[in-house]
Amino acid sequence: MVNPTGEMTGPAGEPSELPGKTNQLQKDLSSDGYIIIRELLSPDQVERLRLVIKQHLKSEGRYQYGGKFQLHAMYVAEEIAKFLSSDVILNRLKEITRPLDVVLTGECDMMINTTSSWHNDVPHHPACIDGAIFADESFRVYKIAFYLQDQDEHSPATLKVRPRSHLKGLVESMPEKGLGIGAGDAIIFDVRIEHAGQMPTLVDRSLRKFFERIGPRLRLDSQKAFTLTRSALRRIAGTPDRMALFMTFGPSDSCTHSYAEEGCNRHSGVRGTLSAEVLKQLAANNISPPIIGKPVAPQQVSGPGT
Ligand SMILES: O=C(O)CCC(=O)C(=O)O
Repeated sequence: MVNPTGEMTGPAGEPSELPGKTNQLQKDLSSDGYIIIRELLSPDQVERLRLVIKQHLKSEGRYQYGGKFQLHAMYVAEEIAKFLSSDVILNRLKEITRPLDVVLTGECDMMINTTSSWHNDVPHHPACIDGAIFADESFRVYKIAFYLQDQDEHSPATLKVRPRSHLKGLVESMPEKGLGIGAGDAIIFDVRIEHAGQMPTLVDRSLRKFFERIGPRLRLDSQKAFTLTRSALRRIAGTPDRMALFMTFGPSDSCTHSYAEEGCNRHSGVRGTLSAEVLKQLAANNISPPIIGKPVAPQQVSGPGT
């Protein structure tokens, strides 16, 4: 784990080690499958992001997993795109992907109060079928996660990982670890690692089943009914909102590209544009527009007779 004031970085979050040498962030990610960067965001930034996410998800996004989330958040909320492409974030991503440039896959989600059981983020990847992805030491695709509230290591809300499971696959027997964090910390994890967020409780599971059973009969959106009931219960109990923002990235190599291509196939309808300001900032950092969401090149568009 790395403290921003520690020995690995220079002023303003700029990388301080020589290019070509593997830095501590890279070493920890490749051995443990996750790192925590402390106090990357100021309290004001945390407050602002919580506000933007809450406002956005009030009227947009999808009801699911007992909460609400928005896929491809950077395409729908300019402030999120600006935040994720700010120097303080990109300098850290560059530190992790160097000597190669950063590639943004385009996977970028924001969520409020969703639940999540144990899983990894590569179940659809072709190399997951025979487990080859877990033996591939060159695979370096990561998710940066901003949890916008304090989550101590024993809290049910905290992100849990099975350290080193990114090299093993789904191994329930490996010990789990709750990652205690403060609201301004960032967690970066290998998309292959087994992880879980706020696990559904017995009440959550029963409510979901109940609404899934009665929803169709009553012409109710069962996911919406589940989320709204859960949020009423949270309000009564005085449970604060749990919010997070995620973005997937990797070095400019074939693994990141094939991971993103696979995402494009699953989200083939997604097209997104970023503002000129955000694109300029990405270009200034040698980063191309995110892969998922890119307009399809004319020769790839199939039409009648093709
Ligand atoms: O809700 C959480 O904390 C888990 C998020 C997660 O599993 C993911 O982004 O892949």
